[in-house]
Amino acid sequence: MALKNQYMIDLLETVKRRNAGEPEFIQAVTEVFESLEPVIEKRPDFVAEGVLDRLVEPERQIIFRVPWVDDNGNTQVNRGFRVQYNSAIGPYKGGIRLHPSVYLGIIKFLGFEQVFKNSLTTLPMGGGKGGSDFDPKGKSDKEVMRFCQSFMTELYRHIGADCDVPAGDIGTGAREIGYMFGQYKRITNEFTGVLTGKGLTYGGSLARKEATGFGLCYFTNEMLKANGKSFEGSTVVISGSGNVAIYATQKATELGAKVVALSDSNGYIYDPNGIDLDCVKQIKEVERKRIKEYVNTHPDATYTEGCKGIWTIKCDIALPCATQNEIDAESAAILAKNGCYCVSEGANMPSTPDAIAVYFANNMLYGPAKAANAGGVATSGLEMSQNSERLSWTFEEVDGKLKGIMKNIFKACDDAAKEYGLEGNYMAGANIAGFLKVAEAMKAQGCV
Ligand code: NDP
Ligand code: 2IT
Repeated sequence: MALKNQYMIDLLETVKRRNAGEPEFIQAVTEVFESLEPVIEKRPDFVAEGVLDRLVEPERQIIFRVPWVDDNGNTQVNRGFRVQYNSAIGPYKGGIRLHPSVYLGIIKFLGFEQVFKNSLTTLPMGGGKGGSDFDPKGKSDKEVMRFCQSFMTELYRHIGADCDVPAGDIGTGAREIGYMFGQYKRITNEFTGVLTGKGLTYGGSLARKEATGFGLCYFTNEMLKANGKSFEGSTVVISGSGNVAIYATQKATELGAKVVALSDSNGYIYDPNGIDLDCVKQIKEVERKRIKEYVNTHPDATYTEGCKGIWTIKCDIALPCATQNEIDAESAAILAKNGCYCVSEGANMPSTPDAIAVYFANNMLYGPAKAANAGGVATSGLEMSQNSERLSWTFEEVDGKLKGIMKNIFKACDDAAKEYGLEGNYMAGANIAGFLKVAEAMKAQGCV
């Protein structure tokens, strides 16, 4: 969908010129601009106040050296990033990604998305993201610890419980958060809720580990219900086999679906009997091994090299939970041809723009990432609240709040889409609803 508003066309050109070489960031901004065109037409005040001009530029971008010593005594050097994207509605909040593909453009796209996602949660959180091109895979626990300590030795001066609160993302789980928290506490001599996703023995929230996957299913369930469908009796394909994929598998199964496939960056497993999640948790969470190990104990299951093939498996509902741009137009067309009627995103920006066009052309239900996967950061917000009041809530209490938040996010997306005559377009709804709160806050606070 091409833009018609000349101001937005010109601004997008500026974004492309200023951020050349960062295709993921340009992709994320373009999608949001296309959704916001009717809002901008209706709200000249946002143009006059330069809201969009300011939104496309992160408030602060920090890049730093992360030197550490490996088990052989050799010096290794990685690059660390923190993009403090927008603080209009609360302290910067967002995860830390540790993956060799990380560069500034990835962190900027994730930070940009986080701004709208956090706004949708209704909690007071601005948007940020961080990370490094460090690869935790194949590293010993001690190497991971030395990396995390070095990373925090620079990061600590830029963050704080009321300033910027990082959390997990790809490659950053409870182990990494623990090492980072320990180092922050040591340097600052303060025990504060400066990170979320912490262990349960030192201020973490019950249900945070499960929250993104569970929240994805709660959101998807609302979207299915509103369209006369349900998880009950459906066949589901989920990509990835990390934190989000595992707990999406658990909740989808609890809601009556049969999850038949999972993947990692090497390949995918297909189990026609439904995934045995205890086995997956043992392989991925305990042993930190590859998903192909699964077939050693499940004779009916198959393993196929390469991750793209997972989208050729016949399913009703697809939940991409691995990484950006993992579904292209070709895969989307195969999903549609096989009768898939719903794609809902656990990962951030897992569908290319061409894939999204295929979903709409085939009248598929499409749950966009910034709404569908907001349960993780929403529960991080609940962890921050618990840390502030120095209390911890029960699993049921946190899970109940998460369910309510995901229901409300679906309603906000649905309502905004309807208000702009785009009924059923939850992507536009999410972008509009997320944007409006941030835009009003930016306008109220003046040109800062
Ligand atoms: P994990 O590190 O726990 O798991 C990531 C999974 O995705 C692994 O199975 C990994 O395979 C696979 N994967 C990662 N990169 C690639 C790649 N380039 N190509 C193919 N597969 C890949 O991360 P999470 O589960 O936490 O994150 C998954 C997605 O969900 C990300 O997009 C993240 O931004 C998003 N997300 C996470 C939230 C959270 O709370 N954790 C909240 C909201 C969104 P392998 O092991 O081979 O690398
Ligand atoms: O993309 C995301 O929303 C996350 N990785 C979770 C961020 C958080 O602060 O919990």
